[in-house]
Amino acid sequence: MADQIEIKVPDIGDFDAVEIIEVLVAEGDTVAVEDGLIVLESDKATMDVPSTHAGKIVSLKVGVGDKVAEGDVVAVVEAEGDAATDDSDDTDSSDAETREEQSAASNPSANKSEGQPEQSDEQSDDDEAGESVEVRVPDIGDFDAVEIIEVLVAEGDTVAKEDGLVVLESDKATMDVPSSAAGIIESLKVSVGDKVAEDDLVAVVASSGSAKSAPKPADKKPEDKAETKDTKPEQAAKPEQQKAPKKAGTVTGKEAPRVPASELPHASPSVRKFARELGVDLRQVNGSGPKARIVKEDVEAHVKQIMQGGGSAAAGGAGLPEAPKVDFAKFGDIEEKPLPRIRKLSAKNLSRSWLLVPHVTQFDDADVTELEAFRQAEKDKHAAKLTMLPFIIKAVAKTIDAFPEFASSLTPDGENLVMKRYRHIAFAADTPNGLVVPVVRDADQKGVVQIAADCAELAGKARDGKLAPCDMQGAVFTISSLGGIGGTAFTPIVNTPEVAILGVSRNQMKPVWNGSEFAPRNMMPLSLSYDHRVIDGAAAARFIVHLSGLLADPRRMLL
Ligand code: CAO
Repeated sequence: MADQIEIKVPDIGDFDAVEIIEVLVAEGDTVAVEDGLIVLESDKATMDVPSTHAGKIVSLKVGVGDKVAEGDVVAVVEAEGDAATDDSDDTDSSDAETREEQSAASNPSANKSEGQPEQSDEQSDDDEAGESVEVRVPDIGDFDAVEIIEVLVAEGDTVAKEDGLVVLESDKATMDVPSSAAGIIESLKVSVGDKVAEDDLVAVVASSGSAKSAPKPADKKPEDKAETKDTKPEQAAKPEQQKAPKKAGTVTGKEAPRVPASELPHASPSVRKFARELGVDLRQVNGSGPKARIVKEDVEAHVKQIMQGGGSAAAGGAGLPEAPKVDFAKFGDIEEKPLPRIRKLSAKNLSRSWLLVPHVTQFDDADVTELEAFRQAEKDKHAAKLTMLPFIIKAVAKTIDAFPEFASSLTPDGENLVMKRYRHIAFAADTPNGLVVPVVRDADQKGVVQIAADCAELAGKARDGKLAPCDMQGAVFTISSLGGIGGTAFTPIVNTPEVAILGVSRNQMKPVWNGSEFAPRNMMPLSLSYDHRVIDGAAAARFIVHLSGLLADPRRMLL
């Protein structure tokens, strides 16, 4: 029977409880030696944990968000023959003590790192303003001769303690070397392309006094490890913890999106942290550094572009290619007119919805023959003009009662639906300054005549540019009627954060088969666009059929 090998987190230097940010494999996957299994990220380093054996992943012990330390089991691999390249004792041992000793013996830094906190505190007491503090490469785990890929400071720069000075990159990890003291960079000892190892001098900082300098390996005493365990027992990994890392979230490795290591964005930990703070997905950012690495300026430029463009395609937001600037004057006479404020605002909202919402549009023709006859008979009897719109608003409010998810909104994290129990319905109004969307409040509680009066008042205010912000807020659903103008159908854009919008086109007399003959019927074309993240196609079809039914039989609508 093939050996089952536990793949464990190797010596990762001065880190414990490091978060898993990516799981690159799933149970059942076949991996080769050195294939990355997971990606760890601390505030200073990002690193792959590679498989030490080739074979099939029979069990994955971790998920995205878990925190792990050296020796924690990542996965169990059913090894192929004797494909293992590592000393299996080193990786397969379930005896934590044995493993720790081996690790400590083969890599003295393992001892040293555990002793570091005490040493560092002692040292800080000695630091004084103006003192020169040497910043050296700390324990970087199982790496030596690691290349400097970025120098983040220059001589004369002022740095705070923990500010990154240089970025190192091996084939498995990217890590910042932070300053161990606050102060001014007196001299910089390395440059891009240099290869460094633990304890190499990176820079000398003229300390401003509050510094804590990192200890040198030579300063460390052999008993440091024991002392650390005595004084900080919670830092010493327990065997149970090594076997089952603490779950930090509910997402498991199997559920988490799997991103091949080769597709992970190339960026230093500090840039990743910066991006995370701003909510930037690094996969959307173009890297301008060497080998297309993303640097801080790239993240800033990305955010700036989105803020300025509002996500509009014209400005190249959301990672879209920028629209080229064309000199139209080359082809003839032109005049450039500023866009009215309303048009600019609606452009931004429409672009956002177009880019973020997966739209589908469902069509139907409602037979409004009876409704139109009723409307014609009634239209001059009331103060407000009785057009089709108030009937449609009433019918939509009633249909939403039957399909309440059409009055919902997705929470920004995409985890929940906010179900709204009120039935404020908006309608798009065409004005000389652009499109506005006033809202009829509580349409379910009003009669059609009252809704007609509300529509007339709101449409008047819209034309005169007198709509107050509260007249345009709180809708659960929008209707866009172009029936007064013409056209057979169109696909309206969902007015986010609403999840659906109804487009109405011009009624047409059509021959409709009634079972025995074609009869002339007045048909109103309806287009229901919806957010497919929230509404299923079947629900949309049921909604539009229900709505058409109400419009076909005004008595049902008025009940
Ligand atoms: N089929 C046939 N005739 C229709 C109709 C339809 N589906 N819908 C309206 N009409 C008729 C009306 O009954 C009215 O005719 P009568 O004067 O003979 O009664 C005429 O068209 C004009 O109606 P209206 O436009 O004055 O009133 P309304 O209630 O239908 O619409 C409003 C009000 C504010 C929605 C409308 O004026 C408007 O601005 N529509 C444009 C909306 C828009 O731009 N949508 C696109 C948004 S996305 O870019």
